[in-house]
Amino acid sequence: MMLPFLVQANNYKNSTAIYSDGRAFTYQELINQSEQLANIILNGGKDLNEARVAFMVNPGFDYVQSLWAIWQAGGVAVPLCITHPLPSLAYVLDDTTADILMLSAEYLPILEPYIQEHAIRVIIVESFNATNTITNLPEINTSRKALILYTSGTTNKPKGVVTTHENIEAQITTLVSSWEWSSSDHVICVLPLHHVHGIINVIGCSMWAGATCTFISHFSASSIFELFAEGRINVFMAVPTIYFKLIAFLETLPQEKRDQLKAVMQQFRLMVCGSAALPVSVMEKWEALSGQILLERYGMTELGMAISNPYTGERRPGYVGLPLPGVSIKLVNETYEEVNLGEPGEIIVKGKNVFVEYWQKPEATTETFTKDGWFKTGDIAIVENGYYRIMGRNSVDIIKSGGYKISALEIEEVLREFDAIDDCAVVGIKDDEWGELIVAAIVVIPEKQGLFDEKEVSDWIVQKMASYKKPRKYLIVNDLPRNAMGKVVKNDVKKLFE
Ligand code: MLC
Ligand code: AMP
Repeated sequence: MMLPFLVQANNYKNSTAIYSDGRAFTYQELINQSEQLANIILNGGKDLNEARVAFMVNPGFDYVQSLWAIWQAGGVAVPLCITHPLPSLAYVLDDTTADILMLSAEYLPILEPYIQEHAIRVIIVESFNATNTITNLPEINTSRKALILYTSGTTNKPKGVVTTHENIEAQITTLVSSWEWSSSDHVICVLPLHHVHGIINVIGCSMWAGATCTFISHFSASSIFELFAEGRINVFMAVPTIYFKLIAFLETLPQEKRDQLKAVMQQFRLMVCGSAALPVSVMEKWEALSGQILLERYGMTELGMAISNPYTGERRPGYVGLPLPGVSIKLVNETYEEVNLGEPGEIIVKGKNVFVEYWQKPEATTETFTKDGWFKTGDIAIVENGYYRIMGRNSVDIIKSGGYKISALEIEEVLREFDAIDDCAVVGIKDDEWGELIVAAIVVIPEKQGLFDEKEVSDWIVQKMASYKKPRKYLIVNDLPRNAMGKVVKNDVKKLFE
């Protein structure tokens, strides 16, 4: 049995699947090249049998062919973030015990120290040349593991979220039907490709529907509008921070240019926003500038998408809409009993879209499901006039900044290693552009008073962890606010920054 994504791709062989690196690639090319690359990965073996294959590959044709090749070889794909420093990459490689690493050549230098010290096979994706050898790829059952994505949580280190081919199919198909994806769609991918927003909602859905996906290497408002102006793109998906940045850019343009872009954007079929709360002000400004009413939806690495405003019907500002088909949702109290309609409760979820486990963390996996198998999201919501509204999270230690989920505990752990720091508390404070801004209250070691230097700590931290996890403000305090038990009160830490 062919994997479902390939069955789909075979229906659209002659259509353009991808624009990247200055050229168009058809589905036929994607099928052929990924099949041949799968052969190279297999290296004479029959089936990777769920071995983890990490890949650090630039957005574009190479990324999609690598992903599809890993899947066809029977491997579990582990996308690495192309902007992470070595310690974050090494953490994922060690945690997954990946023994194959696929790379765009430019990432070889950053990983070289790791490669030197580990018996890991390296495949440089650009230098692979397709030969027309006959391939004999394994049969893959869709219940097999397919993907591990790393997510921050209430533990200090990120956890690997494992999904199967079946989970991925469920996550994609509910969106393809609900948002009416079709082969005439053309989406632009501006999102990072180590998270579900980019992988499932943009690449997964477009490739499933036989649509076209244009990639740009990194977020840039001017490049996005240049592509919009060409008039071929008709679907766009981004996080609220990106819409905020696009609005700021549009507002710098002369009226005539803005009118031209509005005329183009009015023709779009769909614009979606999610990964963090969409401020009503951003939704309204975007409508005024683009003529588009953003469709806000709610999702999570462990689920793909779960709740969505309707494609046709009211897209209500400040609300995330209704459960997607195939996704069951309940709002529950602390003892996991359903709350009454109109009362707030934690969102718990069941459905084929829900992940299977945290990679090699059986306790964390057990803890995150109720006894009867519902996944506990940690997000609090309420239903008002039939629509779900997200009210917040049940942990102050999870921060959402720029659409990234970030663990305050992970940052604190790293900060405490810094020479002059005695103790610290990291929190997210409300910010119009970033959703939340990461800030840190710092207690300096008494003998090192006056030696704490913000720039020094900032430069140091980005060598240890992703730059989007870097605190943006520091405040030196004598003591952290604590309760009677001696525990740091994060809400009081937030007040220090007001
Ligand atoms: C970057 N900067 C920040 C920041 N990140 N400032 C404050 N807070 C942050 N979080 C600053 C940098 O220091 C720099 O400043 C400037 O912004 C540009 O940095 P950059 O790294 O080039 O940022 P940019 O490319 O502009 O990134 C912004 C972004 C990016 C919004 C494009 O954050 C992004 O791609 N976010 C999407 C994440 C995502 O896909 N999440 C989905 C997870 S899945 P200076 O002064 O140095 O120039 C999920 C489930 C679901 O959540 O529901 O979808
Ligand atoms: P991640 O773990 O990176 O997949 O992030 C998932 C989290 O993003 C969810 O648990 C929510 O807290 C948040 N989130 C996603 N979409 C929305 C939304 N539309 N509104 C508010 N929060 C959201």
